Amino acid sequence: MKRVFGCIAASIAIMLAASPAVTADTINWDMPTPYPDKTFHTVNIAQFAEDVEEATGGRLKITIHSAGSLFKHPEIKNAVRGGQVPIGEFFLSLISNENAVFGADSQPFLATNYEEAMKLWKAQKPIVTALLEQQNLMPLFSVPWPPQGLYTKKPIAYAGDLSGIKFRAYNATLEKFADAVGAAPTQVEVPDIPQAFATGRVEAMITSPSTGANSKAWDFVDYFTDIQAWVPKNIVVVNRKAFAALPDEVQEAVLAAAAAAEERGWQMSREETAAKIAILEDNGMVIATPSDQLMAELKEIGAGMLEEWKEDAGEHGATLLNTFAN
Ligand code: PCA
Repeated sequence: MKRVFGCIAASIAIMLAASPAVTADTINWDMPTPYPDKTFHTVNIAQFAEDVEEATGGRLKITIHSAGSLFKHPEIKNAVRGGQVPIGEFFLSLISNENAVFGADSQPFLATNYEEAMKLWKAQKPIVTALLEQQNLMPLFSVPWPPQGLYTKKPIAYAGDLSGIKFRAYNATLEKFADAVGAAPTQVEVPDIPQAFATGRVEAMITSPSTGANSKAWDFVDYFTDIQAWVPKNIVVVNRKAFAALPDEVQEAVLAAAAAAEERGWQMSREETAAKIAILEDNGMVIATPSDQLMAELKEIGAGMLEEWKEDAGEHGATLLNTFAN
């Protein structure tokens, strides 16, 4: 009997050693994210969580709740702010209604490639950090989507071809853009895209090759027009109180894993662009180079929107654009 107990005790000891997640001082963090598991952002976050767990010897375990399963996308920021969850991811420009600076990366044709997007993030980051601090939030890392392109059923030669089309939007800026070309925008979250097209709620969209390929866009549209209109970002934020409550060495491990995640994420994003356009093409979609006329018309709309944005964004916006331009 004694030997049996000894044996059980020994195996429990081994189990504890092998799975640090069950020790008493493990901190468990739930992390809501908006996009499905195979999205490169989610893959990058899974790696971040793994890095944190490993670097802390299992003291901090982050469980990811993807695709809006724990909190719906529009609720994630406030859930972290209110401390319902300590950490979360969201689409940064989704909160541009709070301050226009959050929406800088979704301004049409302001920053359209990775170099410009990085410059814009550098200009945006100190302001975003200060604004989020007022909400008890701290950015950990931010990663861009590939440049945004146009998905339609028919070829689009000029902006007028979009007139009257039911258009999927993902933030207020895209809604304005769609309005400006005479389309009819409707907000649809990524996990709901296939259904929205299947039921005819929407007929066209602007998004990345990633989201198009992951949504199997070829099932409902035939043309991808590579307008490379902007390079919007996701951001991962942490509740400042939850972060401050971590032991120093765990805080350091989180910050180091976050820096690595930002660098890796930008690289993953760059690699996604060509890879996912190839998948669209392999599945029968026409990859179209936009006509000069279409680009000129869309850029003109973008220029008008930037003027409005400058007014909304005030001094912060002026500082941002000034840093971005230099
Ligand atoms: N995918 C997300 C945001 C931008 C992107 O490329 C979406 O379509 O909602």
